[in-house]
Amino acid sequence: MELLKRVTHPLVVVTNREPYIDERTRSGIRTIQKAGGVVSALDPLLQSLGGDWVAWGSGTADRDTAPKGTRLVPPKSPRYRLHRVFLSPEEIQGYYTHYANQGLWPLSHLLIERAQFSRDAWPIYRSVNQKFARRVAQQSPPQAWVFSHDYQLALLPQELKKLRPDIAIAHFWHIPWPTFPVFRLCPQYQEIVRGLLGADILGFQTPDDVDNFLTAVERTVKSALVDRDGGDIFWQGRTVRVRAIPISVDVEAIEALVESPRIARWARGIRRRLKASHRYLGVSVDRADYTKGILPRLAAIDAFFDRYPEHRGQVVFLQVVVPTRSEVEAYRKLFREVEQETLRINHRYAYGDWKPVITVRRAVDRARLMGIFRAADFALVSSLFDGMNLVAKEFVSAQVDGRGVLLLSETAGAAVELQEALHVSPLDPEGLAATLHQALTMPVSDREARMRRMRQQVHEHTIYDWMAQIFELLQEVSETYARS
Ligand code: GDG
Repeated sequence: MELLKRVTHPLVVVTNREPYIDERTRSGIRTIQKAGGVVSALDPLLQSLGGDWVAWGSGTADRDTAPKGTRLVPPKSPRYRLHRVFLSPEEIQGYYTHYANQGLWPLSHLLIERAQFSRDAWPIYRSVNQKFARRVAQQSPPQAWVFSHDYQLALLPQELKKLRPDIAIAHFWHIPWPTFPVFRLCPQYQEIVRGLLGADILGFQTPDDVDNFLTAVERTVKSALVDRDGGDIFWQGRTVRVRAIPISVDVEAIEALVESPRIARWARGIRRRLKASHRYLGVSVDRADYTKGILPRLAAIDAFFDRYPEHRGQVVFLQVVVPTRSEVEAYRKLFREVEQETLRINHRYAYGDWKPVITVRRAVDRARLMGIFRAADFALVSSLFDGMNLVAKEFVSAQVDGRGVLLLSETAGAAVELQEALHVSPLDPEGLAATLHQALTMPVSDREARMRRMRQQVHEHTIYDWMAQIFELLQEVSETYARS
C-alpha cells in the first residue's frame, strides 16, 4: 500500500469507540468488530504497520480479555495493541451520555433547543479527556504521530501536548462546526477551542467548518494570530494547521464486495424481483439519530404518494434504521416515532402485496447493505445537518451498474463534493417529493451521466487520500519539530 510509506513515525490512533469489542455471551466471550467508516479504514492500516490504538473499553467482557486494559488485536492474528480506557458508570454518564451526546452533538448540528450542558457533566468530560491523554502519553513512543478523533475528545490535544510536547497530534472533527453565535452557547466554548488548539493539525469536513472554527478562535483566543487564507493559527509559539480534509470511503473495497459472486447474485435477485413487479427500489440507511432527518423524510414520502398517485404500487422504499445511543431518551423516542410514522404511511397507501415503506430496525451485514445499494434505483439521504455522510459516498461506490440516482440533503457535508446528486432541502417535504418524482422520470442517459461523474469523484478522493493528507501534514509537523 502506497500509504504505508507515508507513515514514517509510530502511529497511535485514539477514538472514543474501540475497533474490537469483547462481549460476554451465553456461549462465552465474543469479539465484535465495529464496521464504521473510520474504524474499517484505520484498522487495516494498523494491521499492516503495527502500532497502538487507544479507546474506551465499552464491551461487557473487555476487562476479562484485558484486565490491565491492553490486548493484542485482531484476536486471531494479532497485529497491533489496543489499549482500553475503562470508565465508571458516572464517567460514562457525564462524559459520553451528557456532555458529548446531549451537549456538543446537538449544538454542533445547530439543534440548539436539544442541547443541554449540565454543570456536573463538564468536570467529568474534562477528567475523562485527561484520563485518555495520560493513557496515550504512556503508550506513545518518542516522536509518535497521534491521530485522534471527534467531539468526545476535544480536550485531548491540549492535555496530551502538556504531557508529551514531542508528539505530533492530528485531530479530526467528524461533525459540523457551527457558526460562532451558535457555538458560543456552549458554556465551556473557550475551553473547547483551547483544548483543540493543542493539536498540530485540525481536520474538518468542509471549508465552511474550517471558516467557522477560525472565527471561533479569533473571537475566543485574542492572543492567537489567525491566517485565514492559509488556515494556520500561530499561538504560544506553535503553529496549528487547520484544514478541510473531507473523509471518504474505500471505493475499491466496496466495488470488490458488490462484484463478489455472492453479493452480485443477491443484488441481481433483488433487481429481478423488482422488475417482475415493475417496481423501483429506494433506500436510506441511518443510525436512528434526529440529525438524520428521518421523520421529515417520511413526511416527504407521504407527500410523494399523495401528490403523485401514479407511483403507488411502483415504488418501494427500504429504510434501515439502526438503534443508537439508546441511553438518551430523545433517541428512544425517535425510534418509536419512526415506527409509528411508517405504520401510518403503510396504512394509508398499502394495497395487495405492495407496501410503500419497509423498515429494518437493526444493523444489516455490511456486504448485504452494499448489495442493496447496488440494486437500488435511488438513495435518499436527507440529514438536517451532517459532517459528511458516508452512506451517500457508499451508495455511489456500490453503484457499479451506474444507473441509480442520489437524492442528497444540501446541508450534509457530502453535498460539497457530490455536486451531481439531486440536492434537496431536508425540511421541504413537497420539494423532496417533487425531486423524487424527477429522479424516477429522468432519462436514463441523464442518470448515468450524473452517476458517472459522482463515481469519478469518489475514485479520485478515497479514504486513503484522506489519510494521506493527514500523514503528509504530520510529516511536515515532524520535520518542523526536528529542526527546532
Ligand atoms: C459521523 C458523522 C461523518 C449504518 N447502518 C449500518 C451500517 N452503517 C454504516 C454506514 C456508514 C456508517 O455506518 C454511518 O456513517 P455516516 O457518515 O452516515 O454517519 P455517522 O455515524 O453519524 O458518522 C458523519 C462520519 O462520522 C465520518 O466522518 O460522515 O457526518 O456524523 O459507514 O454504512 N453498517 C452496517 N450495517 C448497518 O445496518 N454494516
